[in-house]
Formats: sequence, structure tokens, C-alpha cells
Amino acid sequence: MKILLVDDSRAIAMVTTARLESFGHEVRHAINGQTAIEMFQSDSFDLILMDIEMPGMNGFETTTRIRALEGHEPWAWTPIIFVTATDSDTNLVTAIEAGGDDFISKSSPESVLQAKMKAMTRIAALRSRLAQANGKLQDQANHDGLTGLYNRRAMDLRIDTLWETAVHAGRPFSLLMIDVDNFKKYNDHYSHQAGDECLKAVADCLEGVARQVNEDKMAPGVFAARYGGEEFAIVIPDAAPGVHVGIAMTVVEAVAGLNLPHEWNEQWGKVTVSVGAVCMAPASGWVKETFRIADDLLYQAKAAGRNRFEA
Ligand code: GH3
Ligand code: MG
Ligand code: MG
Ligand code: MG
Ligand code: MG
Repeated sequence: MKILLVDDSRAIAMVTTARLESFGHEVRHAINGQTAIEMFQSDSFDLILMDIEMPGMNGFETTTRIRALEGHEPWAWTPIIFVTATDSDTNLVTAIEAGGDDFISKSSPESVLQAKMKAMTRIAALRSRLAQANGKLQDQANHDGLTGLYNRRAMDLRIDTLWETAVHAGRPFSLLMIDVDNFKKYNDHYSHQAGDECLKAVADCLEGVARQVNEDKMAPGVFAARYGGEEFAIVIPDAAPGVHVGIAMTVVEAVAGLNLPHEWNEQWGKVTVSVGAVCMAPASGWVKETFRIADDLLYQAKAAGRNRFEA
């Protein structure tokens, strides 16, 4: 375990550190509450051993402040064991109230400290498993299972925030609606499974375009999402007017450039997409209006023969 040892006595800290290190732990010493808080903020620990009596900020107050910094996610919680010279019940109550998890007297035998640390290790392990599971869940909730792109839900949530930002900053907001051409026929003739593979390839291609746009600093924060079915979106939160046209052109060319055979895609003979591209001054409309306009433009691109964009 990586342990933060908070104690105003250098002598005690040296002895305790040596003991803990002999059991294979890694120890950092903070000489007072303020230093402990700073170390806690710049590093992560599996356990904190907290002295009570310290000049300036005592152990209770230090603990209260650390708990306030942690936030409320259960995996952000670091076990704190108070280690004190005065083994009083009042201190124990105050320690737990302040956010401590356990309490041990400095005169307790070695084995007691060991046992308490073992209990905290178990809890720390649960905590990190919880964090991992949550990370996975978050990932699944925000990404489309087939393509790995952001799903509709994540896209909508991000757009809500980006739209607000754009309104406040008076910056334009652009959106590309992208639809695979004659995809029903693709499924009918190549199988639904092949259709899935095709959607993955198109999604990878769109993600590649978004990445390139970001790398080229053409439009920071651009991302691709699966809007639903064979429809995708590229969200362009903050780019000079006109940039969306360049990106729309790149998308159409990049997908056609994959040269995925699609015999039944009318004159093109390969997988293509049609794109509706819109750039809005956020003050002039609502997000819904942006989608409606992009949809209209997409429909025009389809009517004009597909494998093209309208802006
Ligand atoms: P258009 O060029 O006008 O867009 O024609 P289209 O055939 O692409 O449009 P339509 O909306 O008629 O058909 C879309 C098809 O996309 C129908 C649906 O079965 C297919 N599709 C939607 N989601 C998936 C998916 O996850 N996997 C596969 N394989 N097909 C999908
Ligand atoms: Mg002390
Ligand atoms: Mg469609
Ligand atoms: Mg359709
Ligand atoms: Mg389609």
C-alpha cells in the first residue's frame, strides 16, 4: 500500500515509516495538516494514517478538509486511520465524525495496526474494483456497441453543453448528418452481418476524419457519433464558418475512397454516403433547428443523386 503518514513528530514518523516499510509498504510523511492536504491533492494514496494532536490544523480538521476534496464518488474515498496517543472514546467519536474510518492507539501492539491495515486494504481493493466497473458502465452507456463511436445519448448530452458554450461565447456551431446510401439494398444483397461490418468500416472512417481534423487544428473538439441505424453525425463545436463544408467534402471522399463494393448502390457501385452540413450562429436558433436543417440538406443530397453533400 501507498501510505500517507501524517504526524507532527519527526521521531515517531521515522520509527513508524521504518516499520511500515519493513512490511513492504510505501510511505510518504507529512509533517502537518496543510502539507498532508497538499500531498493528498497531488498524489493518490491507498491509506492515510492520521495523528490527532498537531500544531495548527489538527487531525480532525485535516480529515474534514480531505473528505471535502474527495467529492462524493465512492471510489474517490481514501481510508483514514487515526493514530493517537490518547486512547479516549471521545476522540474516537470525533474521529469518525470527521470522516475517519478507524482509530488506533499509538501504544497498541503491532499486530493490531497490521490487522486494521489489512481491513482497510480489503476496502481499498473493493473501491478500485468499483471504480473499474463504473468506468466500464460509463463506457457502455456512452458508446455504440457495434461501432464504438459515441451513441446518440452521449452525443445529445455533449451537444447540450457545447451549445450552451457556443451561445455564451457567440461562436458558431456546426453539424454534419451523414447517411449511408442505399444501405437497405446492401443488407438485402450482402447479408445483415456484412451490413454490420460495413457500418463499422464507415464508422472507423468517420472517426479517422474527426481525428485528423482535430490533429490539424482545423476545428478543436470535433467528434463523430452514431446517430442511429446507418446514420452518423459529426459535431463541430467551434470552427470558423465554412470549415464544415471542407469536412463534409472530406467525409464524402473518404467513405467513397474506402472502395467497399456495393453493386446495388445505383451508379456508384461502392459504398457511399450523403451528407447534410450546417453551420449555425447559436443565438439564431435552437439545437433542434440545427438538426432539422441538416436533415433537409441531407435529403437534398440524396435527391441530387447521393455520394455528395449539401451545405
Ligand atoms: P437512402 O440512400 O435513401 O438512405 O436509402 P437506405 O436504403 O440507406 O435507407 P433506408 O432508411 O431505407 O434503410 C436503412 C437501412 O439500414 C435499413 C436497416 O435495416 C439498415 N440498418 C439500420 N441499422 C443497421 C445495423 O445496425 N446493421 C445493419 N446491418 N443494418 C442496419
Ligand atoms: Mg502529534
Ligand atoms: Mg437513413
Ligand atoms: Mg431512412
Ligand atoms: Mg441510408
